[in-house]
Amino acid sequence: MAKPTDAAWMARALQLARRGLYTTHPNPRVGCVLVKHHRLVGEGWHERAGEPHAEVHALGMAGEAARRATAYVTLEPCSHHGRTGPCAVALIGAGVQRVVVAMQDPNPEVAGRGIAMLREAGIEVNVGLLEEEARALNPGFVSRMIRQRPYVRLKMAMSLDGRTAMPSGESQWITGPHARGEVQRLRARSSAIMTGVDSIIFDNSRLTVRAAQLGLEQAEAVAARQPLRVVVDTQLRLPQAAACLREPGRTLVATVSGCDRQRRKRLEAAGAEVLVLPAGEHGRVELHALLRYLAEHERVNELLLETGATLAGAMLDADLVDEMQLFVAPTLLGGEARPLFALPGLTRMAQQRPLEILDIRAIGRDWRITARPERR
Ligand code: AOF
Ligand code: ZN
Repeated sequence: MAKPTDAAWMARALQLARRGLYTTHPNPRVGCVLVKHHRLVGEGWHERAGEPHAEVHALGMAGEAARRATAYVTLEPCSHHGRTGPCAVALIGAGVQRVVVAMQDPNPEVAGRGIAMLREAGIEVNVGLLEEEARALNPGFVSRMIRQRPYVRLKMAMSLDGRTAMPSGESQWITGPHARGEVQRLRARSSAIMTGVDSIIFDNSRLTVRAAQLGLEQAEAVAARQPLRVVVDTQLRLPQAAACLREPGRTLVATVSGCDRQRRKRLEAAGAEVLVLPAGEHGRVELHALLRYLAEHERVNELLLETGATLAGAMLDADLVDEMQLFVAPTLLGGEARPLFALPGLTRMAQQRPLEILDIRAIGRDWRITARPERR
């Protein structure tokens, strides 16, 4: 039988890293495999912030067998003393002979120092194997480290005739249970879920992860962490009785300076945290500032935007949407057109916003289109 290649071992490490998809926030998902004489002697993945890194688990499993082994890691081993000791030091101490790294750690505290430490200790280090796959696993972490803002994924549901709700605002449910399960998993992998206040006023959505609807083995453990809820609410119109304020987890209401003090007090009494930002154009919340805040202060990696046409349009207009997941249901709603995006500034064909479609697939009886806006 042919011996497994470097790429096959790295693929295994990526698979391990994926086990942390729902739990590592705010840390990246990382996997590690230790191989000696073409046989696996240790493996591990990072499960939760504050707990050991992937390499530490793999070294623990390998014990003495780590000596002269090759390590395959999906992210550069760390060089800093964080909540755990530096993984580069642990690999050197264990006597590992070669380290294959999928991608450099974009964290400025590491940023190549882990690789340099290994090389200085005489270890052969190869960087870049399956790098694209490794980056795709942590779009949020990479975005926060490099751009100081989260990776924004916009989710929308519409009928085949492009309606997102009835003229009354009624919209439950356009898509089927499979698509809604998929949305639950999108929420669960995100650090935060963002919406506009009108969406809450219309739907009274809770914006929570529900274990029963996740369809995952570790559903209870995953639902134990509720993503931060972020409500964009310039005039503080969020009702005190909003269902999301009574759910486990935090609700951050983003508003502008000069907001009504009484309303602010009432919302805080109802359990909301109010974030006051400088007003941008038209007196509305400045979205770039909000995203920067979320990255810096809340360490938001992936942000799921679940909202109506106004905020969706404003986010797109501000070039803050990285990915769209559009669920299309095989049904016709008719009625007055409510657009997916309010983009009032677009009047000529030359101004249209072209998308690049990355994937289309059936999810139960619905279709899911994954797309990304082409950069202007
Ligand atoms: C690794 N292996 O499995 C992970 C790494 O807060 P700490 O101490 O857990 O450190 C988190 C940082 O460590 C994180 O921002 C990233 O740079 C790196 N993550 N590094 O060698 C791992 N999860
Ligand atoms: Zn580490």
